[in-house]
Amino acid sequence: KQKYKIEKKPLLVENLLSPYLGSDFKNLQKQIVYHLEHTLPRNTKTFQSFGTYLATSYTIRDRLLQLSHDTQKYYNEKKVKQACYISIEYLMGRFLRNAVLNLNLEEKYEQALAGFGYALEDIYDEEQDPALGNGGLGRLAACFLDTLATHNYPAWGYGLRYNYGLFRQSIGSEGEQVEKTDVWLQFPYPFMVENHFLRIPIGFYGSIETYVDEKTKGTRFKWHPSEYVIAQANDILIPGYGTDNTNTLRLWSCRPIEELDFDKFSLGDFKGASENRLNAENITNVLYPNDNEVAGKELRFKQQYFLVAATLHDIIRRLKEQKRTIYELPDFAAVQLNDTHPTLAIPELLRILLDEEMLTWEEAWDITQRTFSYTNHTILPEALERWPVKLISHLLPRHMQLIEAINWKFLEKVRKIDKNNGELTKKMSLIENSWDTLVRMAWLAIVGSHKVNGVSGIHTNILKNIVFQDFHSFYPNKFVNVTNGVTPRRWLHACNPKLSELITSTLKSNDWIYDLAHLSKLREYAENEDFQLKWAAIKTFNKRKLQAYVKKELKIDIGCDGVIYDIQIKRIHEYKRQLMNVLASIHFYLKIKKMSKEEKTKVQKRVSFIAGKAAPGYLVAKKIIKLINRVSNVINNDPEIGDLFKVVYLPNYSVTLAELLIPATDVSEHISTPGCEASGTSNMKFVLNGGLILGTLDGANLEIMENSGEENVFAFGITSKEVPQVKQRNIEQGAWNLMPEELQSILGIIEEGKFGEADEFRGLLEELKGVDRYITGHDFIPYIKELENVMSTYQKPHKWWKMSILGCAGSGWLSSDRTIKEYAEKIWGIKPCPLPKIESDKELG
Ligand code: T68
Repeated sequence: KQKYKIEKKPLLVENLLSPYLGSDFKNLQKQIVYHLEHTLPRNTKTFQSFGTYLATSYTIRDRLLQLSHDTQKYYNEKKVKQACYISIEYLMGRFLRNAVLNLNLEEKYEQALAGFGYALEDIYDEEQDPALGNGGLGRLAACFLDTLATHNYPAWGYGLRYNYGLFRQSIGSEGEQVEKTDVWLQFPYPFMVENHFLRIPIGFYGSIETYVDEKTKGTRFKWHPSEYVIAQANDILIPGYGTDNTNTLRLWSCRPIEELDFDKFSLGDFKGASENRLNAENITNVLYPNDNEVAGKELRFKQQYFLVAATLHDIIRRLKEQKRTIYELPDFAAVQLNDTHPTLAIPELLRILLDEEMLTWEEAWDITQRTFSYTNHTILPEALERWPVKLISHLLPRHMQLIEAINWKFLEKVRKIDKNNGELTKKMSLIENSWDTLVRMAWLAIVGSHKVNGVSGIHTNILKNIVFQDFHSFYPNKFVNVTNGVTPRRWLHACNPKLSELITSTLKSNDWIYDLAHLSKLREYAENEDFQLKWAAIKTFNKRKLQAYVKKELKIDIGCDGVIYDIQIKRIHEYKRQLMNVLASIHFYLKIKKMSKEEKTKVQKRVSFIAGKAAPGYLVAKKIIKLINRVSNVINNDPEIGDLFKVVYLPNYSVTLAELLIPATDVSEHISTPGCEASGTSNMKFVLNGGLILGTLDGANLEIMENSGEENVFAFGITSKEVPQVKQRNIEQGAWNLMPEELQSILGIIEEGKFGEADEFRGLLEELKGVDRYITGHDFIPYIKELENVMSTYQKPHKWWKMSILGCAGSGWLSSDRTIKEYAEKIWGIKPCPLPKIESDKELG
């Protein structure tokens, strides 16, 4: 018999929700032990550091879950407009330190863990780095998430939860790149919460039904997919610095509709029985390892559609949960397309509005354009996505039909201004007829968005005046610039705690952590000897950490005091010119070898570090890695060189490695061919950490010069406008004939087999001698001269540290907080919505 009366009007669960978890250290210890015993579950006698890391992380997750529930509830009550950032990549880096710092709990956790015999710092090191991105584009998305939460913007990130992230790189015995699968989900990832209640069916293939709408008598269409998979949500909660607002990064993973075909299983066809599951899981299995290049694979296309279909479904579901109509979508969400990878969101939304919501074309198109905006990250032709019409028609027949309709209506308008018998219409058509019939995804993204932005001043100008020139004339108000930025929380406060403390104590406030413009007040200390000494001592401290890492991991002895740490870290790409860097290393090596003993005593010591991955299919980039390692091997083992010069290739570049390298850098290299690097973001991180820049007049280097002062940057080379002439001359006269003798002889030495078999690097050298697309020959001498300038400036410490401090003082503008404010105001129309402060009794718990 029921002993207790079942309430007719049950208590609202939310009134009973547990108050905030206590945060005194004893309370934290209880929470950690609870998770150790119940979540892992482990016996507390086998308390080990990995288990401790997991248990500690679960306590953070609990706290963030509560905060995120409150945040969502509050946003829903206020009905605020939110930003939805769709990106096929997120390079988040380690989570625990960032969360502990943002929640301002470092001291309490340190105390709690010390009681268990652990240093918090070591527990941080147990975490592996989720690598769900390739490079700058994915890391930018991660910086944006940190800023959005910190500044209380209602925002969501949407992406994919790949089973395998970017491959792990090691270097083989021949100096070559070796790739291994990144099995990051082998152990639990404690910051991700699987949301089993959110399962969204996603269709593929099938046919289109045409019918007459009874009401309007107009023709309507309906897509009947022939295959379905399920998108399942996995949420990562994003804490802001010094705020309770906690946003969500929702990553979709793909599940089959039916886990196992029981009929096949019963007939003994075990492989066939699992086919469904394997095919579905394939969609979110692997991150494509290309940056600035398209793979053009059908599976990649499926990933893209899967991402946007699940995301739009979720956004519209959340809109309707607020009892709002579909007409309100553009006031509910601003959807940002991070490059063209999520462009299929445009025909997908149109399909939903037309075929499911039964809107008219005019209504649907208006809502679509007002909802989307698009960021371009590259102008390299090989990176501009174009998908075969045939492939789209097969996988998504209704979407192809809609793309054709968009194109038709758009070209109707273009034709009216096309005075050159169809030339313009052909250039602007969303569909290109070349070796195949292809859809130009960037064109589609421009037409379907209300704003398009580049990521630095020079990049946006190139978009407006060259790459998208016709579109800029057609839509003069559509193109805007939003220069990239980086989060000062991770890229200074967390990765360089000593510098963070010095800045806080000097400025007598830590306001700079969320308003980086305050750094400008450091200007007055730039020439202060005492301050310079402290500043320099921190650099040395950070260099020692790197020196120890190189010794431990690579067994290479490098110096520290009086040695310049010169670093180039980024994806390996011809346009980024790591090849020019290593050729310069050969130059300096040969130069030192020719020196007398006396001359050698005057040499400025230097270590040249290079790190970065090459896409596995990008053979030229892989050759460059091999050459660097071969050269490094020769130089580092030459007794005539000793500690005067070393070349160190650091394998498996990652966010975590960057956090070690950037604070330890004296000078970093950003030496792309002008016009090729859209922005670059590591350049910003180096400046923030007092590193100087050796760079070309490209991307954000130019804006760093504007903000930190030209005299505080080692710049060399020509402007992007001059590049085409140099290229033309190379083509007409042959690059070899225009190449400086120094470089010719270096190539000769490589060809003689000084760094391995003579044939090995033939391909690389032939390109330099023939066309030299990235004008290495042209820039080689100015580059070397500027490197010499770097080395002689280093010998004038007062000048050097002044440049370093002024660089940092001018970097306030490089914060992603500034970037996001611009997106919010110029593009999204969203405003911060801070949660009201929690009453103190909640805090007690
Ligand atoms: C980078 N792009 C730009 N692409 O190269 C860099 N590509 O200049 C810029 O600072 C950064 O974006 C942020 O705006 C990339 O990182 C990719 O990683 C990528 C990924 C997939 C396909 C193509």
